[in-house]
Amino acid sequence: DRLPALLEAMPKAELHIHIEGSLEPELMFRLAERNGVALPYPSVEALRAAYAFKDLQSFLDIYYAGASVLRTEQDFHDMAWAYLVKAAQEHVVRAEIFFDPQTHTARGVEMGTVVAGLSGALERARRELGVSCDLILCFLRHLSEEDAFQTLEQALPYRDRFIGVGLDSSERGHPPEKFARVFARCRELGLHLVAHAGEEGPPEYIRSALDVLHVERIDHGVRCVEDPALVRRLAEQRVPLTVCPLSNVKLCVFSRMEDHNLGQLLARGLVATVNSDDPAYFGGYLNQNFQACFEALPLDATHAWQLASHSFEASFADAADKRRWH
Ligand code: ES4
Ligand code: ZN
Repeated sequence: DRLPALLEAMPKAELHIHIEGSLEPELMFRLAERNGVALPYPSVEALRAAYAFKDLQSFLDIYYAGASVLRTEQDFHDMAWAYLVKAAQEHVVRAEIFFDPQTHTARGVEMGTVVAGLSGALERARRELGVSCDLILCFLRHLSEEDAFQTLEQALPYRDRFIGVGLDSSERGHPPEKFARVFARCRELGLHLVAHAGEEGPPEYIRSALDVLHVERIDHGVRCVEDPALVRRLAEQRVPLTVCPLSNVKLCVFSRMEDHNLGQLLARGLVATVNSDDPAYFGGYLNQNFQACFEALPLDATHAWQLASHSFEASFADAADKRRWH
């Protein structure tokens, strides 16, 4: 069976990766020691053993605690560089990388430190690894819109270091409408717009992400299948969904990979893509996501080609690069 080799070797874009979710326990412990930060776990093994999540919130609690070891520009550089080396090995030729500045600025880390560390690693990856890559700033939806506006203000001196904004963190009870004004401002600024919707939240959140926030892609979006009219609209308008199979199983959105609806999404004509979300927490980088869902679902080489093609179509790379890969 040559499918695993095809999945591994095919050039692809990763469009849904939280850089703080790429922080491996080994690096987390090294940074904790370097910065004199105490971790509430005695060892790498004990930390990994705590990665048993029952839902999105139980994951986010551990994910935000893990990010507390990140203090200096070098820390942010080291984390992003480690991800980009891995991505290049997996034949990721384009990466659009989320970061959560509020997780850091709330602890007293300057926006400039975060952005300089991350964007320095991306610049190095373009040069040394030949990976095309850009940053997308995410607002934390469990915080207020006022807080998001302040974060945007702090980021504007670095406007040329990120290509868009997203919306992540606890979905239920924090509908897209809560961020209508700040997304309108970002739209005026010419930023690309995306939002997590329909991961744990209802299909209505996908609709309002499109109609109220005017996003260009939906992150996750798997719950769209509960609303057939919405599925038809997403297909007709070719709105991409950045699906994260291992994440969905680890956070109990689907109980087993065999139950994942990726195959249905493709069969209904949706521009679905495969992504890793938080690879250090969910058991694998991009290729392991491909391998896991192709093992569990009735997907073949045609689907593999389709998913890679969708990833380039859905990307915010410049037109010349997209034509070259597509
Ligand atoms: C996230 Cl899986 C997921 N969902 C929402 N927000 C997030 N931040 C990091 N991973
Ligand atoms: Zn995500």
